[in-house]
Amino acid sequence: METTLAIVKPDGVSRGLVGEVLKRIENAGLKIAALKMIQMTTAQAQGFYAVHRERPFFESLTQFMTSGPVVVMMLKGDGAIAQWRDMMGATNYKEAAEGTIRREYATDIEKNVVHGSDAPETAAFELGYFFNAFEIMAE
Ligand code: 3AN
Repeated sequence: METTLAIVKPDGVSRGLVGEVLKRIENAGLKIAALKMIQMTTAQAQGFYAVHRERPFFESLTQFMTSGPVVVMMLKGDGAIAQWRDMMGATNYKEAAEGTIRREYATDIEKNVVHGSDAPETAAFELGYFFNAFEIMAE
């Protein structure tokens, strides 16, 4: 069993896409092992995206990610990391495959509705960033 972090970003929450994203996750057979809605502080968003701190879009990205509430989830399943990335689609929604969340709903390379961890090491860091042991369901 693999675990990964999924986020419905502020654009997804404000546009009423939480239900649509959850439906896709459940229909795909991924288990939701933890879930909450939070609004990140600037410091939290900067820490979360620390790998991108030298990128030109860092300031804008952290502003966007703190602009409203987000829904964060731990997803569980065989190959959950790749499965969730496939469901999200490419970072640039214009290059995302037909039927993916970003292809259908993203409006911008930054405002692309969802986040997913890209490797086991990043999943471990990102899950630990948002969830403590008491918030994670065993089954
Ligand atoms: P992904 O979310 O597909 O793993 P990353 O990790 O490369 O993509 O980028 C993290 C986030 O930064 C993206 N989800 C997107 O919101 C934003 N981002 C990535 N590339 C750009 C870009 N060229 N311009 C603006 N924002 C970007």
